[in-house]
Amino acid sequence: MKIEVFTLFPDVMAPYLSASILGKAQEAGLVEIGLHNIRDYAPDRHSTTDDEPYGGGGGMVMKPEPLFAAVETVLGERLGETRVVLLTPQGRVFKQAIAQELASLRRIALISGRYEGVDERVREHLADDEISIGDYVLTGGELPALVVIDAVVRLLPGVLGNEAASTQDSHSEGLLEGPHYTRPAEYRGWKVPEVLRSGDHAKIAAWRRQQSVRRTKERRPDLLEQANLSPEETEEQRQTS
Ligand code: JEK
Repeated sequence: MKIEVFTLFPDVMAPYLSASILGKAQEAGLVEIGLHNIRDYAPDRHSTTDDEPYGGGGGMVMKPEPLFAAVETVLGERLGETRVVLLTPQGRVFKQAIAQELASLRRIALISGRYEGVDERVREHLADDEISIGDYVLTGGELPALVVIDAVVRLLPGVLGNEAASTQDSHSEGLLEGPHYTRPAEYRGWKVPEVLRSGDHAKIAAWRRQQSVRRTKERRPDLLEQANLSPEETEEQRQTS
């Protein structure tokens, strides 16, 4: 997969992208991530990327010319084969299903804005898709782009050591995960649940599933509507409410 990122702060994004699993995925050739400074494509002598909003009001707006020039120059004839995603508070809210959708594509481009956002013509005539990572206000699209890249790249075949790990994620199942424990078996008097030390794998799987369903019911009842519960689970979930 190829990911092209357009930002005014490539230096802020680079260290995160070269660290850990994302760095290894690139070294292994499983994904190529290109970082492009929008400022390099500003046509004027001062490399201006923002300007005052028409109609007045506070703040500044990102000019369309540097953005179109950056995306069109870098993508060239591949523009038509690339999903161009604008990160914006007005986008569809990012979910695991969207990460899966993007992970299935050969090429994506991510546009990270700053200031009060981008000129509307960028949305209308350059972006194919608009994504928000959640209902809170950030100072720009860089963290959202990193969030999207992280969620997408770990889904690519070969990126996680365990090929199956990503499909077993609780979020793909539509449930929250239950508790995890590691050694020691007792810490400050707090014991690891006996069932996990029993060695009975069927019993452990059933316990974990039950913990997942209970925790989801308690913390994210909205998720439970979408989840695939067995009739027995639906019944116990109803009884304990
Ligand atoms: C991209 C610039 C900063 C800050 C105005 C908008 C309602 C008015 C833009 N989930 C997400 N949160 N924030 C972003 C995001 C923020 C960005 C840009 C993404 C480019 N900014 C900014 C304030 C406003 N307010 C909300 C009240 C606009 C994002 C994503 N993805």
